Amino acid sequence: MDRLAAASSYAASIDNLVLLITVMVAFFFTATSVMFFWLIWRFRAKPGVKTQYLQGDEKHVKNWISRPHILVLICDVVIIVVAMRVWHHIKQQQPPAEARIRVIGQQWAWVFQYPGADEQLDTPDDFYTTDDLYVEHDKAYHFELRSRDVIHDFSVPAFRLKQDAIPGRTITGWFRPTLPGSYDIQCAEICGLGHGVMAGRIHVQTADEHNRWVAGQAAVASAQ
Ligand SMILES: [Cu+2]
Repeated sequence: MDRLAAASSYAASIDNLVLLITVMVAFFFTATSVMFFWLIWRFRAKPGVKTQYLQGDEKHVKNWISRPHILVLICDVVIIVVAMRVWHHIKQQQPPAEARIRVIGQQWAWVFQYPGADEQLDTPDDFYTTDDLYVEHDKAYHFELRSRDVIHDFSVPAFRLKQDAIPGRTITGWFRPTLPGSYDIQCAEICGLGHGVMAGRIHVQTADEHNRWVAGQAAVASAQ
């Protein structure tokens, strides 16, 4: 299976966080498994050897609990610190908007509203697409996420972007596409019978491609 593309500016920081957690969990899983099976083998039943009954209150015995415990707590703190830095970068800091887009979830499709030449949403030159979102490579996009009916979730795995859409609310966020190509969009919140067909594509175009595409859409919009 192909490795999932990392196609946004913050994809790598999410991947590194997941990798860090995986390495830590793998370390403790391996260490405890080895210890567990070694103890089973080392203290197996032998003729003439009586079972030891350990209370576990001597210091050298307690250390077998407290030292790994401290190690686990240190790993927890490391995960919290790294996760908060990533969260802050993606959720609290927005780079200045170079483009705007509105994403509307509904049963069962994604509608994308583009601001047109004036770069303002909700003006007469806006145009729309359904299920296919066209964006320009290496531009900071601010999106407004809405829902017409129930809770949906705008998910672009290649961007490591996933955000709930809540009826009655406009949720803002951003992304910067870093790799031209077409990637999956999915709804990541069970939203009714057609949830599984709420699949779309995001097309990251070069500046030339995107300008040509916008000009074509604008011509269609003004003809209508
Ligand atoms: Cu949905």
